[in-house]
Amino acid sequence: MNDSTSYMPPRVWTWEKENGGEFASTNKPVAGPTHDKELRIGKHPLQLYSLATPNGVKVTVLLEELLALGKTGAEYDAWLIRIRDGDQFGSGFVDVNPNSKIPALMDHSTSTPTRVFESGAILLYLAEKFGAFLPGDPTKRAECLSWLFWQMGSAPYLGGGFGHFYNYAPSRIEYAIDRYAMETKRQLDVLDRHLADNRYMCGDDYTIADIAIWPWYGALALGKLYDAGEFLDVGSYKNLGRWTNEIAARDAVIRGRMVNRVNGPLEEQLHERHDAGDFDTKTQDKIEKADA
Ligand SMILES: N[C@@H](CCC(=O)N[C@@H](CS)C(=O)NCC(=O)O)C(=O)O
Repeated sequence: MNDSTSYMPPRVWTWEKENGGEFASTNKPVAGPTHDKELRIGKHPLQLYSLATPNGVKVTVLLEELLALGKTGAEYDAWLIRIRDGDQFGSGFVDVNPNSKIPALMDHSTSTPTRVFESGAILLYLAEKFGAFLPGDPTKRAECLSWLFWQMGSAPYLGGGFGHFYNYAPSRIEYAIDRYAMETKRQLDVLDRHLADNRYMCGDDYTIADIAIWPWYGALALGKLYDAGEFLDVGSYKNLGRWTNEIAARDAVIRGRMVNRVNGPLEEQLHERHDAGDFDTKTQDKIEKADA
């Protein structure tokens, strides 16, 4: 072990300084808004305030899948929330999500607007609203919701645990990396074993469980998360790899990944989405070319 054991916690913890690491400037120990800022509202009933992190991508993939299915009521405006700039602490955003994290959704089609936060709750809300990607049969529905909630409970170990200590922490702590690498590999094995006997997470049908799990564990399997593909030997999870590639090839998934994306190739970045045509005309490569 090469980590320090010299730190003695004080009797009462106090927030005295930024603790280093990638998100030190936005992290703080209190909730609530830091500044007044209204959210913009576009022309569609569904207003999404988000960013293309794995939690954000879940929602844009589902919305694009619903539209691909012909559910025209799922047309949406996607507004960019830059979490590194602290947009999640603006008063308007906090009104939609008191937890100050993307994604957050407002549905203006209800008699009084409905706010939904937490990506799992948003997936369930939309699947129920549009009657799609959630089995009706009670046993299948229970299986689907079990995997949906498995994702919500498991990914913090992957992101907040493994990803944080492997990729973002100001120093490499062997104990923390060991602990969360072990748990992440256990989770990968859970998925791999299940996908040996199932085409999708809940059997033959593609559901919100796949849509929740893919942006995290599919990205990890593709080696796109935390640059950890080799470290975690992700190629050895063959069934997970098969499922990952099948979902990655879906048109709605390709589109959903682009919405509110501010990193990667410019042609894959659609900062805001207000219309289906935006994918053809408003990606960053085209915007920057037009501005040049
Ligand atoms: N459990 C939440 C987690 C959301 C979350 O952690 N969002 C991150 C980006 S992936 C965020 O907004 N972070 C900003 C912050 O922590 O200030 C969900 O699934 O919606």
